[in-house]
Amino acid sequence: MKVMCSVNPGHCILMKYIFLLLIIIHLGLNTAESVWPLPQIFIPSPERYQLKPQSFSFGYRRYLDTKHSCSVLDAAFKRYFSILFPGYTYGNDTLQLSENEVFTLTISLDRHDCEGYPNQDSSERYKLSVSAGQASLNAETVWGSLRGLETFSQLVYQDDFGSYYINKTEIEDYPQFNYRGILLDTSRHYLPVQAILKTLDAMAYSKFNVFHWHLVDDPSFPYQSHKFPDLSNKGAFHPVTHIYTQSDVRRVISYARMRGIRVLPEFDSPGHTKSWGKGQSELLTPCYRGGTPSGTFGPVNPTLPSTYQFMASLLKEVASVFPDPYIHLGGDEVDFSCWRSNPYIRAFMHKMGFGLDFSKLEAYYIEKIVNITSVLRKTSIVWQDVFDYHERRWFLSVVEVWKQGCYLCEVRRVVKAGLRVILASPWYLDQPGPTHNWARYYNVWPLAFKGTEKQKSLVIGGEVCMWGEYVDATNLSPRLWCVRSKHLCKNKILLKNVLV
Ligand code: CP6
Repeated sequence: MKVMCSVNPGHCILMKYIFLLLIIIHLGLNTAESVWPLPQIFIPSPERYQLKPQSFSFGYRRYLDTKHSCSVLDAAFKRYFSILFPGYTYGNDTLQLSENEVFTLTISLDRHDCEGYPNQDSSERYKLSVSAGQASLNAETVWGSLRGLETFSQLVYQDDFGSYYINKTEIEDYPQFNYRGILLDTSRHYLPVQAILKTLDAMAYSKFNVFHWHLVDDPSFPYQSHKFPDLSNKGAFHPVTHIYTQSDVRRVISYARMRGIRVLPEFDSPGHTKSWGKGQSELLTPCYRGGTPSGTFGPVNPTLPSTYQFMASLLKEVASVFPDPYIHLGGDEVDFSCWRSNPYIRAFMHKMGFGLDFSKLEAYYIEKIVNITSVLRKTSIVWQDVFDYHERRWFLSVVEVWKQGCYLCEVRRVVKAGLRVILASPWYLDQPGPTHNWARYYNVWPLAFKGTEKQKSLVIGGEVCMWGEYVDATNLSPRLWCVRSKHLCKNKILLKNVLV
């Protein structure tokens, strides 16, 4: 610059402008890239303030008449303090300094709703304003304030000398969709509780809010039921080390709640239930070959009253263990060949007037299970197969679309029937192979179909299904958060130095 200026003063002014412009663009880009996903309204500024661990504090405006503290927020302050200032502990490393030295992030809530659980209708809206010496975070609910804290933590950065800074910023944010889920499959491979908790941490960093727990399936039944202990005693990969005890489950639910994440349990039936048969005799259909039982078993036997007594009892337990008002009932990929082979099942079909249409038998089963679930005051979610095969759809509530092909055509059919939809088809991260393309995942627009506003409002969100055939605790995190890819790959976990 100096050389240029001495040669040509006009050139010098021009260069100064270009230089300043570059700094502004650089700062702007830096801050814009730092928050992921990008807030709805985001106004960064080059003005910056230094933060010091010793003089940073969180506070919340309490209602004047309540002395309640908010346990969810108190725990979040501790977590985020260590995320903001790694190596420091909130409380231990804060000193009381004079007022012009402290930086306070003050939270205010419209509702003091710290006691309950987040749910499908919880507002996650927040407003964050950062200015000299202070920041204010306003939210309607405690769950919204958690999203705001996450955003705040992503705004803080260090310079080359290790000092912490945050720029003057105005943010208003709310999610486009209320249901932002991740499915973990703990049946194909057992996932240690620790791996689940780490996933919940990572979910909070990217503002996911539903942990869809595909607990059990054909290969293993790791859920330890207190009513039916034989299910995991005989159906888990190991009856002691590869199970989720009631206290494990409570730990997962409480850890998730602290992060504003719901836990949606799935007990998939009548298919995908081979492991159930080991601890619950007479539940599965005996398959026949040449007129005699072959010794193998198929889907749940929908013809026996004992099946429904068992399912009612199991679902009653599930309904009391998991606080979420929704239960996922599965209903996918039912193989009809075993039902077809069994003379008792065929006789039942005849008696019920189902002819040879085994999807009618599946409908009969699912309808009963959905009814059992609604008596328990829970809303059921099913995989799209249930919607596809059945004429009587009025008893359904939420359908999860998972098949490939024209999935938006399917979404359109479901909302036209007046049912709510969760879309999973475009985000199958579990499959190994070189086909992953993060840009493609990010560019999906679930509402890109012809429909009324009311129909579009029935699309409640999306879900990443991390099926477990090729996934265990050793590759879960890199596959979920950063698939081997030459392309852009946002990895919040790397950013937080937590999982690497
Ligand atoms: N397990 C269960 C699975 C799948 C489903 N249900 C599945 C299979 C193939 C694909 C995607 C998912 N592994 N229980 C279907 C919902 Cl491509």
